[in-house]
Amino acid sequence: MNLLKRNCTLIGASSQIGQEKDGVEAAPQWLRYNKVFDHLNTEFKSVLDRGDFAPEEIMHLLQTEEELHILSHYSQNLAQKITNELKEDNFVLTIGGDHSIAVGTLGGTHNFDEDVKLIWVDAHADINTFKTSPTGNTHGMPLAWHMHLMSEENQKPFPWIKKFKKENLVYLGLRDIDPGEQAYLNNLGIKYYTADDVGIIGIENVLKEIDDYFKPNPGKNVHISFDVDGIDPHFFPATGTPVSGGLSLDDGKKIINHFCVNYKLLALDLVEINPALGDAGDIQMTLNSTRELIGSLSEKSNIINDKNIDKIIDKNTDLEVDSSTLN
Ligand SMILES: [Mn+2]
Repeated sequence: MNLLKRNCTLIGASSQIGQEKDGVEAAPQWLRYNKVFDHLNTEFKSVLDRGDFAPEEIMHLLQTEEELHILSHYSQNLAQKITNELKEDNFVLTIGGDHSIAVGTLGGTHNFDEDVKLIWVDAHADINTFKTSPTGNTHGMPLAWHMHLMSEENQKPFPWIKKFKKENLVYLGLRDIDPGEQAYLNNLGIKYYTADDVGIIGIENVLKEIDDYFKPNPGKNVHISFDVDGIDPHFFPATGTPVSGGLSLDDGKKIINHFCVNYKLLALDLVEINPALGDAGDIQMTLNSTRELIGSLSEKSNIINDKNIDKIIDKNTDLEVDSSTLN
């Protein structure tokens, strides 16, 4: 709410340390080059581009090359940057990078408001521990650290992470949940909607249910951590771990727009865009879809319907031209 009174801070979290495919760290620069962020100038007071922040920048501060220490220090730094922006009342758009950057982004919003609501859009639940993960890739684990589910040994390098309340999290778009993750979701009673659930119930009804679940009041803070693989790979083919049967692009836009209009959106992460994957058509489709998602960062509600109205107006204009030609 009141986006026009707030600045939009843009941070490129150009990290690939949570998974093995090169290219995901280049997404922020690629999107800047393709002018995907330009429209934000009309939605916010101004756009403050803080540039890219890569894990390499903190390596020299460390005595060790141990992976979890690198992840922890990088994330703590990213969290601090985000908290500082939020204290200035700036909205923070963080472009990944892989989803391990959410160790830091959620740290940043959670430090600012310990009751922040979290919407996690993803095909995957990203709540694996090293014990339950089939791959050992940390981009599938950020929520396990934030929920304090890791073993003592693996939680220990992250002493700065405060435990996130499970009732403040809602997942959207899940469809590839590992067995260990399913057990956590069931045992903790975390609210989630699979992509099929959203298809059956409809995104508008799902968003209404989430409103009831969060019992919103003005000023309620929300963080959306948006993995583009939550959306169907038809729209986002250039991503590292695509899963068929995802949310529609319109669903994704409605999710972002809903929290822009009805809540105070503190932060949006857009992660797992990998411009090095797929053919030219895949990359163009991914670029277009990213532009659409960022375009839904707007205080205008019903962005989808607005577009339909535009189409109707265009048609009418065409008709007028046609009739004048007849005359
Ligand atoms: Mn993810």
